[in-house]
Amino acid sequence: MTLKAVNVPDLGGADEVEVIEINVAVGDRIAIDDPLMALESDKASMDMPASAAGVVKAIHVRVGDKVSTGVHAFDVETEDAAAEPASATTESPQPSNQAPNESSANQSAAATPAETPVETAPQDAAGSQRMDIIVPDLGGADSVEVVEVLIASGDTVAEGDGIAVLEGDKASMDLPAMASGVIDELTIAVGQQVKTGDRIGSMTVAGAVKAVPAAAVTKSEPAISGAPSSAPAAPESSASPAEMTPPTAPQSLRPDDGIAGITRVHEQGQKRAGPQSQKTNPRADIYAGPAVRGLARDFGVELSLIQGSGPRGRIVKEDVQNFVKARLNNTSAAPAAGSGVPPVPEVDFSQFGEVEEVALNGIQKATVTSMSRSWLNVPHVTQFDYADVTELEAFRKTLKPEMDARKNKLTPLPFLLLAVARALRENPRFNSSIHPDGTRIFLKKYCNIGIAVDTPNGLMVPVIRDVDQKSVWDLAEESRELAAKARDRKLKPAEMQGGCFTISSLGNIGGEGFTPIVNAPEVAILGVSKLDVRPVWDGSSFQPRQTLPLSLSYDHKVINGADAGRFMTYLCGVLADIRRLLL
Ligand code: CAO
Repeated sequence: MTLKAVNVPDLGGADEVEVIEINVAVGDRIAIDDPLMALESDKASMDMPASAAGVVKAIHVRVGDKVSTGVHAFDVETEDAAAEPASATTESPQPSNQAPNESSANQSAAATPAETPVETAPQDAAGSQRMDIIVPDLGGADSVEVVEVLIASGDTVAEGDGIAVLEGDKASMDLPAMASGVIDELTIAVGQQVKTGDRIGSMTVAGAVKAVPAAAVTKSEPAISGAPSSAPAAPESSASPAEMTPPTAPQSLRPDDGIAGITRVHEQGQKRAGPQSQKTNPRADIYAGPAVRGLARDFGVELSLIQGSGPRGRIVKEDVQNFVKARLNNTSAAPAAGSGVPPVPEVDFSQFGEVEEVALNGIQKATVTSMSRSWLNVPHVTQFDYADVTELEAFRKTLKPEMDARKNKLTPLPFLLLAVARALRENPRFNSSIHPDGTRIFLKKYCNIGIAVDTPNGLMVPVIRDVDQKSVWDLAEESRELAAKARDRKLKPAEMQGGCFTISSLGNIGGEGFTPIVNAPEVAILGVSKLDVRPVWDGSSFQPRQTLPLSLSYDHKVINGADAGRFMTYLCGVLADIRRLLL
């Protein structure tokens, strides 16, 4: 075991850079090249990779610190000192006698796009000119991956607009357009490896343009490889400034700004306009280091949706993690961004009078989510009717002695459960769910019915299984037990899952009708209101009949009005004459 000091490597001329993110904690096991911290100069941000593998024992810098070349930043306990590369023990900020810039300049001189063709065709009559789009000097990296393609053929771009994002082992970089014009073709795809000098497309540059010499590309591009020996790039003298169409974005980091062992990931202070076509560049102004970009890609998260909390809006690891957590919990009442539903504006109610703020509990928050989801996803229609339950009520009364003997009370609910089970059997589309992609429905061969229960903590919906196979006595007992469990918060998750249909009964509370919200992915719900004596026309006179108001809400994607009419008519028929349950 050896304790090694890991120092800030050569900053290639920059006096001081700011620590804007620390990616490791004491005790973390790290591998060589793992990003230890993110540093930022006035022109660029970059990850500082680990030069030693082992366990982080101490961190000597904090976010906000200004550090310069050679500052002792971390102590890493390594297991085998001999196995570490020479640069691992960074006692000296300059690992070799040769300054990294010189070394890189030499190397780049041999492999720069100065020798890389940036083909330009002669100008046409209108002064337009075809220009090949060439991968610039990658500063020694063999090949890098295309991780994003930002534009398409036909897009109009301004000089400096991002064409693609390239990523090496340690850094990502934008490949900017070297001139303004129209993209004729792009021959790259995400995941493809490219290397210095590759032709990846062509563009037509509007108007008379000066030649865009290879050196212009070479000079302005940052290196993408992280090794000190491969820092950028061609010496300025290799370019012919007088001939250049100056590339906008890349100039923010010149070879002299090169940071050995670290590479630029994003220009600062230069707002990158998107291509001038209708398409917007979703990555405009995204500000994040390679490690964070990698994390976002692992999670499949679009960085443009994340608000950065780091300095100057930089997206840090925690922002990505918090974003993913929030999406997983999905506790927000607000619809997802981009759903097109304008949010209800937040109002400061205290300006109108006294207000008490009450936090919602978990059940209430879950209701917020599920109701919003159902309301936004299900095109609701509600059908109303009255069931004549005069005979049913008379029968129920005759059972009073038996209820007492069994210590089991029969309310209208268990009869409704059984009648609904029979109606579901007769109308199978009501016992279905639709696939989210809208291409198919699933017809369920089982019959589980949820009952909405009003509890002090909020609305809960326990599910009674196999309703069609149970007696009215069983259903009465089970619904009472489940309702009691719901009120005591003793329901298990499994007891609230697997429902096919829901009954929401407000009969014991009052009201003549309401429009219940479908409990998606179910496709229908029955609202039950207060049973009362109402005048019913029998063909020659009004008769006082016990009637039960019913409201059937359904998902019009799956169920048509005629289906609902049949369901309701059947249900009312069974409730009017429960002998039909035998049929
Ligand atoms: N019309 C008139 N009276 C009714 C009735 C109706 N439709 N339904 C039930 N009643 C009567 C019962 O017969 C009982 O009367 P007695 O005490 O005289 O015997 C009384 O109302 C109380 O019944 P209950 O509530 O104990 O039992 P239930 O089987 O009818 O209902 C349950 C059980 C769990 C559904 C109910 O207690 C409940 O929580 N309802 C609220 C559901 C809800 O909140 N829905 C809205 C969801 S969307 O916001």
